Amino acid sequence: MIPYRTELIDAVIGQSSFGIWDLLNKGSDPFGAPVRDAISAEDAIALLGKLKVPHISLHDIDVGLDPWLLTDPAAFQARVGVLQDALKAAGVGVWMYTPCEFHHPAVRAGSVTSNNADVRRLALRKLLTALDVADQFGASWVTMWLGRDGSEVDALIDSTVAYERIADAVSLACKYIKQQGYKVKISLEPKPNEPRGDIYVSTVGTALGIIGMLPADEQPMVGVNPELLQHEAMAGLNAYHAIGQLVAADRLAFLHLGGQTPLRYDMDHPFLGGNSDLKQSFYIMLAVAKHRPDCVLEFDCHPFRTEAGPDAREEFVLGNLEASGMMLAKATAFLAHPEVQQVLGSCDGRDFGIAADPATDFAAFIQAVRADALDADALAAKLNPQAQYLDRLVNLHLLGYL
Ligand code: GLT
Ligand code: MN
Repeated sequence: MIPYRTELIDAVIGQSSFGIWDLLNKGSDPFGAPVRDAISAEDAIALLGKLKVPHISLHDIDVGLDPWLLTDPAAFQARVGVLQDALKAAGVGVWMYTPCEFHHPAVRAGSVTSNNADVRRLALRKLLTALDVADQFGASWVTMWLGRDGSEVDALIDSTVAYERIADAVSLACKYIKQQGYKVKISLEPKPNEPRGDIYVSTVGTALGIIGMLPADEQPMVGVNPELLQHEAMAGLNAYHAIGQLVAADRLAFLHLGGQTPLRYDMDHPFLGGNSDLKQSFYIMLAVAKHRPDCVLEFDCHPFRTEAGPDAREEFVLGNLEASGMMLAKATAFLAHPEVQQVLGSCDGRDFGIAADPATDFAAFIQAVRADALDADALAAKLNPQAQYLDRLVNLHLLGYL
């Protein structure tokens, strides 16, 4: 085993989580066979326990709890018990639980957005079961990744109705959580495409728009977990803006992290892996360091297919922790650097540079906005945003010269 930097790992491990599917992944792709041996869900849980990772996230289909496959209630409950024992023995908690609404042929034309009410009901039932199971595991979130809800042929599903159906499903899940007295919250995970040609819940902004369609009392029960770099970078979008929008809207649930070459298929490389954009990855950690230092960093990716050895999974876990610890340390040091602080100074203000407060005296505020002789040309002449200087500081810092 390569010796990993424990001080970097220690910096993030307490707030880390891994999807169990990362570890179960055997490295097959649409063109090639598996390269890694299969391991059981219990083995994956034990591995994270051994490495002292505090959280894991579970997919119903990966852990033998798919209610469409395991229909006997007693057998289902017995399986929950087996997993609870494995989690307890490993000292690992469930961070997020998620129903697979995208694998079975029944949902091939959509789950909750299907034109067929029976399919919609089947999907809703699976979501409700996931909420029950999540409660038993003490999970904080149930993620709705509606990967099969999208289109190739747009004549099939009215897109207005599609978004109404999604909002209805989320709203019903919230009502069920309230009725049952559960603590779990719902998280929407956007992705622009793959496996569908176009997926309805495509971007962070789209997910926020869906939350905005919910009754006001249900909106605080729903967050968003962006997958960065992968899902936003697949559409060429800016990961830092994605986090910023979610923090500003107070809807950031947690992060899914991994590596990605922009505008490609969903690569799910390890964090910083392959041709991932280092600066975008730095900016993700900058947002975390500055705004959500306690944010759970959940790695949703898998080892490269080149890695087939016995240590591949362990090294994958340690590598992600080391890489994110390294970037978080870089971001934290950047924010604390005197030169950076001097340039940024009071850059984060929100007011308009006048004393009048619009919340207490709106008329006085408007009067003050209109009062002085602001001149656009004069302002333009003296404006010095220092973007180029800051970019240089970022580059010097990232490459170890600052
Ligand atoms: C699937 C997807 C991920 C989601 C998982 C949880 S399912 O593995 O690729 O991005 O986070 O729903
Ligand atoms: Mn994900």
